[in-house]
Amino acid sequence: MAHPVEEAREFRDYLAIIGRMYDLGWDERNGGNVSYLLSEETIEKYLDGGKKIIRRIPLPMEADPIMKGRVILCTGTGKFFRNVPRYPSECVGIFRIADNLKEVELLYGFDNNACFTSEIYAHLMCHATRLKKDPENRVILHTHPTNLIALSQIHSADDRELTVDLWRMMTECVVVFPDGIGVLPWMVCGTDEIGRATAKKMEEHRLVLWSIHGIYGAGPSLDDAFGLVETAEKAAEIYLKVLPYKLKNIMTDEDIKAVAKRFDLTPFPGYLS
Ligand code: 2HA
Ligand code: ZN
Repeated sequence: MAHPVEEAREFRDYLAIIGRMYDLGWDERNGGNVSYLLSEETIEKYLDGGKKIIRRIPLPMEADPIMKGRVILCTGTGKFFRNVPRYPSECVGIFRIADNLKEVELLYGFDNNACFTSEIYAHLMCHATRLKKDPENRVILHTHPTNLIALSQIHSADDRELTVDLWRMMTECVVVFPDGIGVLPWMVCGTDEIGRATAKKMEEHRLVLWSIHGIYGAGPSLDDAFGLVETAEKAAEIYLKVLPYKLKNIMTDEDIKAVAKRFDLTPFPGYLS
């Protein structure tokens, strides 16, 4: 019998976005992972207030105190996005960060002894960083979008240069990601080190590109985090499409500033001349 939480809107929206990401070709095999802080309402209404703990899973690190008691819907390590919408209780889990910050209390899913994503370091550290900036932040989304990965191999790994080049690719880019994209050089994934580096970039940017790997997006909702990534991915696609040609019509820094002004936004300070 299906668990009641599978009826919750937050849960259904989560499965839908993961299915969409797979269909876009961003999440081959077990690529990608998404963590979503569930609302009190969902926990009360569909998880019996979180009273029933299925098992405890140790964390490979100590979580930031701001994460204590947070209830997180998260993909499992080695699970294929393609299967998530059909077999959610095998592929995803809902857990609470224990008071000791050293383990999680499983409330739903991770059937057959499954476990949270190998990128748990980056997810928990990015949540902590974003929550300190914006208490409404709820989503950390990691995926492998084709054009962004290609772009990371031909572009400088410089936050300002990459951000401005993508802002120029489509008028609304600066409106969607005025705080720009942070870029990490190639690093080994699934480590404490890349988690720390990603969270550091997330102090200033809600998008962080992992060179030759993928991207992280953060936001107060699934739609926000997904929307950031899909816009950056489209800009990267346009960049690659126009790259072989001599450009005759280019958005200047003044043009980008004018768009930002129209939408009452401040582009990342110092990025435009
Ligand atoms: O395998 O995307 O970064 C899941 C990943 C690791
Ligand atoms: Zn990845």
